[in-house]
Amino acid sequence: MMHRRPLIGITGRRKKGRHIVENLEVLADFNVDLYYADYANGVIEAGGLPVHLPIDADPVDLLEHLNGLLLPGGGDIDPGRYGAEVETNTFPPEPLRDEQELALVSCAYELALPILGICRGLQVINVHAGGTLHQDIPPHAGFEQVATTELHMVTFEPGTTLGDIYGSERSVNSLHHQTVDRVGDGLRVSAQSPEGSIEGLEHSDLPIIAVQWHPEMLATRSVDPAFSWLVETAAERF
Ligand SMILES: [Mn+2]
Repeated sequence: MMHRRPLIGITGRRKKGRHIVENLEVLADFNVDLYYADYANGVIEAGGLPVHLPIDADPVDLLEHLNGLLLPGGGDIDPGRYGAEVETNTFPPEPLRDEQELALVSCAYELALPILGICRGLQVINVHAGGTLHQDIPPHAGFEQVATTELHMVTFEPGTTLGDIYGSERSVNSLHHQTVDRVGDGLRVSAQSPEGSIEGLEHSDLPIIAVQWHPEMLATRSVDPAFSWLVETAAERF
């Protein structure tokens, strides 16, 4: 029986006051950290307590107080992080966020804390492990459609954690224009789209899973097994 709710850290993005519609002009140059609420709601519905992580706080300090980590969607990781030149400028770079999230993953590895990566989060986990990305794959970038639109199927690899929790296949939304190219050290592919794009990764030894689609946006969020896996695995940390 769960006596306390596991604390799940969730990262955000750095903006300025001017990026908030109808904000006071006098606040235009102040920093604002933004967090899409659906990730936190997924954690709450699975029985966890979400904690939005300030981008300026020390990652090691933060993780020592947490039971798990959720890396959400967002813009592109600086290709320099995986030794490549910039080939696309779809999203503005987020160097502070790259720095924070890669440091959090390093710390979570050391503590063997559970991590759920979603979209950009999957890519951060792969790049942290020494993997690389394809920088622009338009068929997966359903940016002009309703975010819940299920664009393609994914097939899960039997015997993996994602296969165990999701079953053999499901249809998913697709709001990413980058995909995994070379898989990082210690990671294995656990879900793929029909044409062979990598849609799920997990670590072979550590409690780390990641999906390329957005379960937090789907109508099935409250029963999505990825959020349950994260909260239940984090609860084992007590
Ligand atoms: Mn996709």
